[in-house]
Amino acid sequence: MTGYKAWLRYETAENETLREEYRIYCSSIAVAEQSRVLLTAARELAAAVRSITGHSPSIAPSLDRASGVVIGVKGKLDPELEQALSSDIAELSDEGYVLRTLRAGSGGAERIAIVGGAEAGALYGVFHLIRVMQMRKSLGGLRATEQPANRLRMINQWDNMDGSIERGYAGKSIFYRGNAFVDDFSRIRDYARLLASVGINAISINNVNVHREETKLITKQYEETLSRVAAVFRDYGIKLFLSVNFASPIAAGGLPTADPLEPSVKEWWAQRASDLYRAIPDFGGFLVKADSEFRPGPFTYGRDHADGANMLAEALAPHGGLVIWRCFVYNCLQDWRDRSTDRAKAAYEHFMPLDGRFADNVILQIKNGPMDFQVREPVSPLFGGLKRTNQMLELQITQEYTGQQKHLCYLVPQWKEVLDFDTHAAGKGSTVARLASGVLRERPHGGIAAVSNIGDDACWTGHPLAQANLYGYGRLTWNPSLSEDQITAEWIRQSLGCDPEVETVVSDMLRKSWGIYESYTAPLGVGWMVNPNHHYGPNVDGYEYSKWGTYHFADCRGIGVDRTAETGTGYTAQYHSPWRETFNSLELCPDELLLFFHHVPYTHVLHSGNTVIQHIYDTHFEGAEEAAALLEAWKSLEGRIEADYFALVAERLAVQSEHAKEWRDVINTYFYRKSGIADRQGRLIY
Ligand code: BDP
Repeated sequence: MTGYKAWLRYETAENETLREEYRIYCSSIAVAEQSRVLLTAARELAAAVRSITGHSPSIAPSLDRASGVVIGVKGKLDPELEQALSSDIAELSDEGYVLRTLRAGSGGAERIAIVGGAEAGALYGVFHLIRVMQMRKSLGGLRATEQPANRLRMINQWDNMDGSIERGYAGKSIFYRGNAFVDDFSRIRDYARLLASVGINAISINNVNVHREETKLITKQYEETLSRVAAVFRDYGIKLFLSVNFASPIAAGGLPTADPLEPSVKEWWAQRASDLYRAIPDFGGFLVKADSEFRPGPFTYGRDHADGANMLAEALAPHGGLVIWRCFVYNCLQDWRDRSTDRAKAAYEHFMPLDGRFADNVILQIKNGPMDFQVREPVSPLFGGLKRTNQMLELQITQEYTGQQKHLCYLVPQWKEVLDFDTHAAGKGSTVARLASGVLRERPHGGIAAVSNIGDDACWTGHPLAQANLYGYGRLTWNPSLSEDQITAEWIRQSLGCDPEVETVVSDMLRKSWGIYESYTAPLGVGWMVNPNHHYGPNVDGYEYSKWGTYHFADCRGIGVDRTAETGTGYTAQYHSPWRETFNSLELCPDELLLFFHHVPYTHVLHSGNTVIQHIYDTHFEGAEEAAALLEAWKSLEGRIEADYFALVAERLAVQSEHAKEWRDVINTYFYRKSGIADRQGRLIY
């Protein structure tokens, strides 16, 4: 199937010398321990070696020949190897690993040792070795020690049990069909492989908007099936989480209330938790969207988010479970004429007063921006705000607002900007990456979660090149300081082969794609301008006069949201210096976020030297041209890429190219008419 194997293609190495090298190094695989994860690791390596070299390695408790790969766990290696690696493995955490080529005894053959702090670490080490081979690098002299930067590296499925996926653009759910789990878990297993190969260790398998059937997932009815699903993920070192409905005690338990302080409610949750842990001893915990977009929550009972989260945390704590409580909380029924409220301020206003009140096994999950996964947003100020609360970053891999996997939009550059953003919360170097991981504030828990972009589509992601986003996300959760270039090169070589021409063209396409998408959609950080509900395609005023708090305030004089302290909503005050001054100042505010923070006349001159209106015209004309150029660039690769895959991507790029013109024309015409200001280049003619 086109693109099904994604980056685990294991294409045969064409270079004979290299193929022979891989064959010799990997001719036999030793795993002493009979653990499921280590067996997964050994089998995965064997499959990769077989496919890359054409030879099947043996798998045995110890090496049956001089060379080979030893897969093991720190503290359980044979004494000679343990000794040889002692300095490499001394500091290994459970999920960390050492990968090293070394000589057995003096003058002996070279072998490769992959040693995890615990089983999962060894699995990640194996995938590292496979990556090296897929990138056609030599195995001689390998010496890597890696530890994940984040404890939780999570995927959130927004799958519903009827088989639909909220904001899914790649077919139906691989988990559910017709209000039940699918019978055949093989696709779930293949997904687990893909996720583990990039270091993901946690997954929530149902939508954060928990509907009627999904509410029952935590009841006895689903225990047996869930334990089988958990077992599939467990083999790949991935923990299972469930999204829960805060009103479950009423909806599934028949209680009259879901008040978090009510003893019968607490008892009900405690019982659910202990039943779940009996079925799934390593169950991860609950993900909760409460008091947000019509979801039930503690507010109904006059309680706050800390009351709600801590009640669930208490139920899970005896079993080592976590509560991941989402901060996507705002008033979605606001009066659009009332400019004193600002949706961007909401998360901070709700959660900052609660800082320090959350239990140790609660993590607040915060979207990267204060609004909702727009093509460009500033970083949420809540990251820098919270001091005594576990926090975790939420990203969106599924391209809800970034072209819905019909448009190419490589999000790794955007995520890098978010992770590298220095909040200055505790002086210089207080990056989002360090806050989310918990390192900066020395928190016991932290990490990154993202909304998945896969479905049962043959290539998983609708647009085959959108696989790069899933790949890049995983790699960044493991190590946020990996460069965009490295991630891109890894993905291309593993997914499309090691043809330098392919690498040059595709990396250029990926690198430019976010900027291109931004240039023909909502300008200068203002966001939205999409069709309501499904969020695809241009509609400048689509949300302008509705209750959702997503406005651009364009009129005949100007555009943008005044979020300054003096004349606006005061949102800028939620940042630490120097950002609060930078964003607050019309002179200092970066161009790309200007309209997020300021309302300006169309004639306002940007740092670029262009006026706002001319910038809108220019970027939209250029953006549509660049979208067309993406298609041309791809076409230059015809014959170098598998025909079906090539055709599928070409088809999507053609759709994008046409749709970019629609965006261009809708946005430009709207602003030409509103402002009455002519395009300096005379491209707008009525
Ligand atoms: C928005 C989506 C909506 C989600 C919501 C959320 O439009 O479908 O339910 O986020 O994150 O982006 O809860």
